[in-house]
Amino acid sequence: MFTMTAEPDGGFNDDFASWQTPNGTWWADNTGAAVAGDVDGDGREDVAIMYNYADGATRAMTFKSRPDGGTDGEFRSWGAPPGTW
Ligand SMILES: [Ca+2]
Repeated sequence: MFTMTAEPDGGFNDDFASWQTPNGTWWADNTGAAVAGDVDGDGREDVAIMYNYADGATRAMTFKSRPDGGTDGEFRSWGAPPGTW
């Protein structure tokens, strides 16, 4: 995941890698659209993504934002066992 923090004039700073996984552990085709919102109420936008596993399980991943615009990684915020979602 790459982050571009905003400038007061509406522009963006250069992007930086705010999260990554080892090769072969995350598949874009299994990922739903990322949505932004302040899920923890700290005033900074966070990112949530739905992920579908090969066994049929589904999980929501929340990436809570840090003050520097990065993230400490995914928080598994919701899940459904195979065949239930
Ligand atoms: Ca937040």
